[in-house]
Parts: sequence; structure tokens; C-alpha cells
Amino acid sequence: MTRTLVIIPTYNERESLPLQVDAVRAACPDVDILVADDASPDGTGAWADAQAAVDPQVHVLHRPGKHGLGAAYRAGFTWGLERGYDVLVEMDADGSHRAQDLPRVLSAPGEWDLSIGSRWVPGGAVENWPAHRRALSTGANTYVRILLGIPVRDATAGFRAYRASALRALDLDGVESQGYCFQIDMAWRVLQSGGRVVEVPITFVEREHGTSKMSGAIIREALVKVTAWGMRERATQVRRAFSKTSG
Ligand SMILES: Nc1nc2c(ncn2[C@@H]2O[C@H](COP(=O)(O)OP(=O)(O)OP(=O)(O)O)[C@@H](O)[C@H]2O)c(=O)[nH]1
Ligand SMILES: [Mg+2]
Repeated sequence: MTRTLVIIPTYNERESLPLQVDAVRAACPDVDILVADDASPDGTGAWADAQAAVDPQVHVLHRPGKHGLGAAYRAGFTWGLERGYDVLVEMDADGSHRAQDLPRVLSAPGEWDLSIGSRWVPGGAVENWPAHRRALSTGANTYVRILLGIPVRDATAGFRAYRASALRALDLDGVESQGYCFQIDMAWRVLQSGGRVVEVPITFVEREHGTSKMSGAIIREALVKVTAWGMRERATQVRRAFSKTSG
């Protein structure tokens, strides 16, 4: 049987997390959950501990302070790989990633190393997003697709499943990116290591409780890094073309 671990990173999600944990347990009773909490001052970690005490399929990874989404996921992946899980899932606590879509992400057709729950493929949708959030997401994804030359429609999506083998093939400690950039970075690394990426449509719902951790710094990080990676990629292509013509 495939052992699946859903990793939920949390920072001040006391209201949302219980709903998300219940929803995941109901939609996919066989999967285990790891809450990766960065010492949330609002008691999210304490709630997760209490839940883990009554549900053996819920686990908690306490981290000493807020160090970003990327760091929390890297620690969660390491925790899951050490314990022999076959598939590791990324899911937000805030209800944006619907548990009812999880079975579809996990049973994506064909052979895959990374299955992305995508807002921007036919059948995908976003609920309750103002026009500027839509524009930011579609604009960022178009930029990524063109600059990095990858066929992914929703590279910033944070609802996704990795095969353990694909994560083992990457240098996880070398991934320094944090917010959205972490998602782009990981998708690109999987593709560059020869992994197969598929996208399945999901409906993304804007959070109802708590506050967003998105910031200008997170957007800038993605813009600066994607631009640098894209330039480097182009330079490599040009060098290859020259060495072919001269050699
Ligand atoms: N452990 C940990 N979790 C984080 C950190 N930053 C964000 N998260 C969690 O990552 C998930 C996504 O963060 P959100 O604040 O919802 O970011 P977003 O989805 O881009 O923004 P919204 O659409 O406005 O909700 C949530 O479960 C957060 O609690 C962090 O520094 N550490
Ligand atoms: Mg969110």
C-alpha cells in the first residue's frame, strides 16, 4: 500500500487548522498528516499536539520560530522521507486547498513524480479572489513559463504531491527559496532532474479565517530569482549553441 503524508505548514492558523485536519481525515482516511508549526503565538501548535494525542495519524513538527514556508516544507519532507512515506503532499492550513480535491491530485493519470493541483488548467478555478490577486497569479505564472521555458501552467501552486523518489533525487538542503518561489524552485528542480510533472484541476478558495502571510518580500523574492534563473538558462543555451557551431 502507498503510504501518503500530507504536510501542513502553519503560522497562526488556530481557527483554520482544525477544519483542514478534519476535512483531510474525512476525504482521505488512509493518509497521515504532519503539521509543521513555526511556534505560532496563537496556540496552533498546542492544538496540533492535543489532536496528535487522540489521533495516531496526526503528527506535529515544532520549529523554533517563523522561518518561512520553504524551510517548514523542507523539514517536513525530511521528516517524512526518514519515516518511509511514498508520497508527500503540500497543503495549506487555511482551507484554500480543498480536501475534496486531494484524491484527484493523488490519483493523477499517468506516471508522475510531481502532481500539481492547478488553478490555471481547464477545469481549474479560483473562488473569491479579487481581480488583482488573479492578475498577480496568472501574470507570475506566464512570466515563469516563458522565462524558465517550462510547460507548467501553475508553477506557484502550493497544493501538490511528490513521489518520495523524486524528492530523494533532489538536493533539498540546497533549496533556499521561501514563499511562492519555493514552489517554482521545486517544480523546476523536479523537471531538471528528469522528473515528470502533471497538473490536475482544482478549485482554490480564498481563506475565511486568519490572516495572509503573503508579502511584498515574497513577491520580490520570486521575481528576482526567476529572472536570474531565466537569464542563466538563456546564457547556457547560447553557450551550447556556440560550442556546437564552433566545434
Ligand atoms: N510553518 C510555517 N508556515 C507558514 C509560514 N508562512 C506561511 N505559512 C503557512 O503556509 C500556508 C500558506 O500561507 P498563506 O498565508 O495562506 O499564504 P497565501 O496562501 O500565499 O496567501 P493567501 O492567499 O492570502 O492566504 C498557510 O498554512 C500558512 O500558515 C512560515 O513562515 N512557517
Ligand atoms: Mg492562503
